[in-house]
Amino acid sequence: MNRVNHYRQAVFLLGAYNLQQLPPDTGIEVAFAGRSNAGKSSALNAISAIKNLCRTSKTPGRTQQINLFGLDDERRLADLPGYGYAKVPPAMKDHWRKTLEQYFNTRHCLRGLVLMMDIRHPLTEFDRVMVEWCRHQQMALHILLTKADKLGRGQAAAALQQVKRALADQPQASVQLFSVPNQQGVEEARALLDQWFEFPHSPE
Ligand SMILES: Nc1nc2c(ncn2[C@@H]2O[C@H](COP(=O)(O)OP(=O)(O)OP(=O)(O)O)[C@@H](O)[C@H]2O)c(=O)[nH]1
Ligand SMILES: [Mg+2]
Repeated sequence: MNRVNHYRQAVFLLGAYNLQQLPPDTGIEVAFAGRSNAGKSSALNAISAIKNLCRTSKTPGRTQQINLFGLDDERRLADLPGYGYAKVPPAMKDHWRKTLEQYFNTRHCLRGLVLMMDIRHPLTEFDRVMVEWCRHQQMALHILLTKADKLGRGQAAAALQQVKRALADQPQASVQLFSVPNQQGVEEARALLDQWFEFPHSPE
């Protein structure tokens, strides 16, 4: 399977600190969320195949704004600030808790949520809040179990099954393995995003 990579068109639009700074609520937006250090920025770089689209870091909590990337006039990716990082000052945490809650509850163009979880510790408390919110809103959800290269095949398969079971009551939710160094799951993630963004099928 050799598809067109629509995400190669991604260009950085802006970094928003509050919702007023976001572009108009039109078209289709897909948000990337997850615990700080889960590998959001790395996943976006791998999916776009643009090496430095997003900054990646060994220091968690680096992305403290909503970074918007445009694919075309009506399609955008949103890299959300990571949650659960202890060293972020309480006032900042509070700001993002409120802002992201408002984003999820009011952003009409939000088509789906890609939730990144480190495969070694999936379904943290915050992850479960996001999964539950998607169930409640019937929002499309796709989970990337990142850093799959850190586990053996058997353990990775077991983690995948565990998360699949947690999503059993959610027909609009799915999960897959993902690894940047192994390029595992990159095509699978693009194929899912293509559906959400309603890109026409065009096998090469
Ligand atoms: N082995 C391995 N390491 C990875 C993978 N994906 C990300 N990493 C590493 O994990 C660390 C965090 O990755 P980032 O992509 O910066 O994580 P993030 O979720 O964007 O983090 P914040 O923006 O700080 O919240 C970096 O050191 C990456 O190199 C992967 O698939 N395999
Ligand atoms: Mg990041």
